[in-house]
Amino acid sequence: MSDQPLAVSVVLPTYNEIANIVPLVGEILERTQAAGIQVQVVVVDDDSPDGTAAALAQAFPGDPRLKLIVRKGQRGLATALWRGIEQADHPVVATMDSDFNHHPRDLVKVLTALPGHDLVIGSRYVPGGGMNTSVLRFRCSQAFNLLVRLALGVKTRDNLSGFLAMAKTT
Ligand SMILES: Nc1nc2c(ncn2[C@@H]2O[C@H](COP(=O)(O)OP(=O)(O)O)[C@@H](O)[C@H]2O)c(=O)[nH]1
Ligand SMILES: [Mg+2]
Repeated sequence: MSDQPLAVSVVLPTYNEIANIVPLVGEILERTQAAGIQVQVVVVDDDSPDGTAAALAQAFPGDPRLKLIVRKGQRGLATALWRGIEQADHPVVATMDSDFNHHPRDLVKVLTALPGHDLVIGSRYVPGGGMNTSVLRFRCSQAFNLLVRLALGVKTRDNLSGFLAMAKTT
């Protein structure tokens, strides 16, 4: 195993997350630091009308671990994630939701599982996983994932998770 500390960029897409973004970034910074992980947080905000970006800039002024990108006149989760991955400076990139759907306490687990692999998926369908939703929605999502798994012939159980860690190769 390498003695080099793990260096990770965590990409957080945000739209109207003023209630979550400051505590979330604070907890990501604390938990990764406690685990000896070098971290950069890349927030891609689509000019949220609730002032998400301003709240973040005010809470962490000049913090070099934070890269805040505000997109004007553009919306969309997928393109926001892509922009964040492009702008990530560290060799490992993680993506997660910004509303505590994906919890920072699990981020360290996902990250420490990565060395030796290309991709780690934080799955909703493993012990300790789950969704904050009704049992019916959870079962429907599980069934859809099973179909995706069979159609693609892959072994991964959660093919629609946004909680990922991956090695950035380019
Ligand atoms: N930048 C950006 N982030 C978005 C957009 N839509 C959703 N998000 C963020 O993506 C994450 C997941 O969105 P959410 O609405 O909670 O999806 P759900 O949990 O699947 O219902 C959250 O962190 C949102 O703030 C968007 O258009 N642009
Ligand atoms: Mg959510």
